[in-house]
Amino acid sequence: MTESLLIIEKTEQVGKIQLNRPQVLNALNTALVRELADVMEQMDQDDDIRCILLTGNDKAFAAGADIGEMAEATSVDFIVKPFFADWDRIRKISKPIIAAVDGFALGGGCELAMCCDIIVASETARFGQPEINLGVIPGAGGTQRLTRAVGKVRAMEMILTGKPIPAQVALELGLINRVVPSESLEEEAFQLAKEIAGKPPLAVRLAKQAVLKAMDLPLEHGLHFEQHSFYLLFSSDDQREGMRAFQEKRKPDFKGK
Ligand code: CO8
Repeated sequence: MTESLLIIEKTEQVGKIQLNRPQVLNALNTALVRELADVMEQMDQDDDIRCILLTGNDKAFAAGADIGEMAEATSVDFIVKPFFADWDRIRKISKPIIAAVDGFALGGGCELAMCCDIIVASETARFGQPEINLGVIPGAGGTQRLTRAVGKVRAMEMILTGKPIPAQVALELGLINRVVPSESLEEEAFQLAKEIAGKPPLAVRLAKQAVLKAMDLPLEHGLHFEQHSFYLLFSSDDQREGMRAFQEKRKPDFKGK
C-alpha cells in the first residue's frame, strides 16, 4: 500500500496538514503539491476550519522540489504540464496558513513556507534557496518573496550562494515570526493557529487579503482596498457582535457571518 503524501487532522477549528515523504526529506513532487492544493482548498471551504497549520517532520519541512522528478524535464514539459498551477492555487487560499518549520526548508520548501502567512520555526530549522547549485534559480516565488521579506542584498546573497541560514538569522532578517525549541514547535504553532481561529473569520480573511495587497499594490490602491474591506465588514454580524461584546464587557462569539 502506498503511504499518504499528507497526514490530515482537524482539531479545534485548526486544519493541520503534515507533509509526509520522510524518505526524501519531504521533497515536493507534483502529486504532493497537487494533493496539498486540493486539501487546502477543501479546508478553505470548510466552515469548521478557521486556520490552517502546515508542518513537516523534525528533519525537514521540505528540502525542495523533487530533483528526481525534475532532472530530465525539458522547458517544453514545464509549458505543457502546468507545474506551477497548484502553487497558484495555494497562493489563493483565503484562510490564514501557519507554517511550522523544523529542519530543512530549502528551495521549493522555503518557497512553500513563504506562501504561508506566518512562519514559526524550531531552533534547528534552516532556510535557503540552493537552486543555483543545481544550475537553475528559484521557480515558485523565491526571488520575489524572499526579496520582499528580507530585502535585496540579503536575498541576493542567499540566492547567489545557495547557502542556507539558521532560524535565528531568518528571525533577525524578518523572514520568520518566531523561533522556539524543537520540542515545543508543534504546540506553539498550534496555539497560535488556535488564537487566530478564535478571531472573526470574515475580518481575518479580509485582513489577510489586505496585507497581501500591500506586497504588490502601490500605496494608493492598497489603501483603497483596505478602506473598502473595512466598510464591507460593517455589514457582518461579527462586527456588531465584536463591538457590542466590548461595550457589554463580555467575550465575543464570532460566527463568521
Ligand atoms: N529532491 C529529491 N530527493 C531529495 C531532495 C530533493 N529536493 N532532497 C533530499 N532528497 C533525498 C536524497 O536524495 C536522499 O535520498 P536517498 O536516501 O534515496 O539517497 C534523502 O532525501 C535524504 O537526503 P540526504 O541523504 O541528502 O540527507 P542529508 O542530511 O545528507 O542532506 C540536504 C540533506 C542538505 C537537504 C540534501 O538532501 C540536499 O541538498 N537536498 C537538496 C536540496 C535542494 O537542492 N533543494 C532545491 C531543489 S530545486 C527546487 O526546489 C526548485 C523549486 C522550483 C519550484 C517547483 C516547481 C515544480
